[in-house]
Amino acid sequence: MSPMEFKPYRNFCSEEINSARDQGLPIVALESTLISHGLPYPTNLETALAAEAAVRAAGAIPATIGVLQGEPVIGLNPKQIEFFANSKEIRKASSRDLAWLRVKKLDAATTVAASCRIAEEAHIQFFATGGIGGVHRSPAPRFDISNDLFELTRIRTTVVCSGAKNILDLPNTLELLETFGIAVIGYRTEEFPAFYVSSSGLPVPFRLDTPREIAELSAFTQDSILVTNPISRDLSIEPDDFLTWLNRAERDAERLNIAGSALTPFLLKRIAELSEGRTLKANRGLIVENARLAAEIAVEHGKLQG
Ligand code: PSU
Ligand code: MN
Repeated sequence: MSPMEFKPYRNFCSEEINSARDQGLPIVALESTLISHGLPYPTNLETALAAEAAVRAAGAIPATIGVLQGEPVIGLNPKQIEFFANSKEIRKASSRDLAWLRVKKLDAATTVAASCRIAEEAHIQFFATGGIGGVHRSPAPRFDISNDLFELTRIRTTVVCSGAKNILDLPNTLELLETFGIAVIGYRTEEFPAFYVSSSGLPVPFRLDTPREIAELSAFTQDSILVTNPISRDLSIEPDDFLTWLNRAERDAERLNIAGSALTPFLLKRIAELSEGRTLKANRGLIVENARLAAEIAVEHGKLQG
């Protein structure tokens, strides 16, 4: 095959994922940026494996996604996941980076946007993460809106998350989701979850209480939907504590002039330090819970298809 040919995404799926696709089994895609840039080693490895285990326990097949030597891998094996968890200096790739990475044959962890794009090419419709990117708060060093929001308008994926990361401007993130026509579903809640904090006080447009209803909704639309699942009460961080840490982390980011794709990883890391690990525990917990819910929805969706 000529190296310039557009390789069908099937070639990038692991054997397990290709055989699951052939059998029509429910599959849940997971991303690798949270492994390489969202959590420190070894919590990141343990979290990634626990998320996969939660998907399996709910009756679906996990497909963790990343880029190795320029090629997307859909269904990383545990050794490859360990590489993403352990390697320093690995790139963080958004959707626009994917072709460039192919040209340069480089490794990269993929964000929600890039992972969903790859999953969509492989016809995987269900996806889980911790919190999607959104509109950054000002004064971030500069105007910054995550590619995650825009990418959702180009594909058709059901993304399960705990809202947007509360390092962000949540009211404006919700406004932009409305502008982009993305239905935001509160899972068993009427309020938009705020990542480490179970609620933001902001209303979500739609509430659904069962994986079955969410599966029906995703069967009834041609658009991406954002399913927001609040962190469990016992792991939720007090909003006042969180704001104190966030304000300090933002001041540090400004002082160090950290911007662009480095901003989200920097803030998460700094807040983990300031909270003495409490936000790490929360982040791990919500990622696993979201993986489980995405699997439950994928299983119900499979039943609807007959
Ligand atoms: N969820 C987490 N931790 C993370 C992320 C999500 O619990 O680190 C990552 C996702 O990969 C998401 C990215 O796409 O943060 C957003 O980065 P940015 O704001 O630069 O678009
Ligand atoms: Mn950004």
